[in-house]
Amino acid sequence: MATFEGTRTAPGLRFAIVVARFNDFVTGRLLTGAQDALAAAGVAPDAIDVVWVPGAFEVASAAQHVAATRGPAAVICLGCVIRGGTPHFEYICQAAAQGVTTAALDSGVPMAFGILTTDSVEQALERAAPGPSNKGYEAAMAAVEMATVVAALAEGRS
Ligand code: INI
Repeated sequence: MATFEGTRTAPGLRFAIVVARFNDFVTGRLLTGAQDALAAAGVAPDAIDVVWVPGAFEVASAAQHVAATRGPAAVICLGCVIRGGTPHFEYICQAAAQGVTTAALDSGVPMAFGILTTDSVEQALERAAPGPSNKGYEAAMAAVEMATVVAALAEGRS
């Protein structure tokens, strides 16, 4: 039996973070959380590309482009959609989630979903507070684990 598992450190691997500018008072905090997680995982700052896009709807498209052009081991997708902030909340959330899923499967590059979909500003700020429960931090740690488990599979290293 072979068992494959990722790790919580990824020195030497490159990562990309795609972050939506819409609700940047929240997404800026998710970005800080993601950068903190990558630093904790031993990823060098110059091994991280940060790509800003207008809103959550555009995240998947940019994630697919950055995966194709910058050679990241994984992409961290960040955004914040607040119900009431948009009458088409469900459409944007659905497009973002489906888009990131498709981009990851089509590109073969793991993508972590750190796009908040909340009922209120308060809920969004709670999930973007500093520390390991920050959803940007969580998404970046998921990206590190996926990047390293994919590398282990590629190398047949269990
Ligand atoms: N984009 C978000 O990231 N969050 C939102 O809450 C939001 N609202 O409320 O509308 C939002 N809209 C913009 C959307 O993501 C696209 O940028 C826009 O539709 C242009 O394609």
